[in-house]
Amino acid sequence: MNDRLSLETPWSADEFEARLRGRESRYHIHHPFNLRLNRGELAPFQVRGWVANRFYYQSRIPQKDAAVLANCGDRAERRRWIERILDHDGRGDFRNGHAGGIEAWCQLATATGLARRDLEAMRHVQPGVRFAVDAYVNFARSAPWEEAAISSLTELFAPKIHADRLAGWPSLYPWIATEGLAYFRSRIPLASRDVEHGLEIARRWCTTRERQERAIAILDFKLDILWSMLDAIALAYPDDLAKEAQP
Ligand code: AHQ
Repeated sequence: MNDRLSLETPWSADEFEARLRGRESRYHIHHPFNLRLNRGELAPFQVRGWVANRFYYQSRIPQKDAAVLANCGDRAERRRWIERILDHDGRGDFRNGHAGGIEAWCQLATATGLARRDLEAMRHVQPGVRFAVDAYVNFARSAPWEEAAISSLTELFAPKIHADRLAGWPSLYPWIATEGLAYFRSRIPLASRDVEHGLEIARRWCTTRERQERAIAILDFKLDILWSMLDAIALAYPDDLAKEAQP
């Protein structure tokens, strides 16, 4: 096949998915800060800094998903996508198992010793984290809903990072009460469900090589968002941070 033709011919569905999965090497599981976090090498203030900053990301996911819904004209797709908002904001009586992932993240924060008041006031959120997360929400507001859906496919790689925390933290960070880890446990099946839906949307939307290449670029954009969040967090919480500045 000549070069021009090979550049325009769409990849097979399997090849396309393999190329999406091939971006795993850029996932934030490989970021130096995450490597130290999951090896138990971080001090409590550094773990608290990570939890407090990731709360900004978690708290904005429902608005990101609501932006996807707002741009989506397909009721059947909206009926599936809306579950993501309820998974985070809670459902029914909002108690216990129905409180939602954001509440579970608040439990994690409390278990690390963060004051809920400071968490919810976003007191510790670093500028680089805020900019990265806001870029994600703004992308979802302005992009076609299918492209915003594709950007959530970083969760292709999420089950492993949650499993690493659940496997390691109880012994690495015994000072964190294990009930604080409930969020990670809850997220694994939800991430797998959401990835199946996201891949369905990607396969249906990316009918041309150009859209397939665009999907890879969108995934890279979101991988950069997660990576740059950890850059900002690592910079904010060096090992020698003065006690009075520690969260
Ligand atoms: O807790 C996470 C979460 O709720 C989501 C939603 C999803 C999205 O819509 O982009 N991505 C995502 C992720 C969560 N946790 C991250 C982690 O490392 O704990 C992973 C992240 C992702 O891979 O995108």
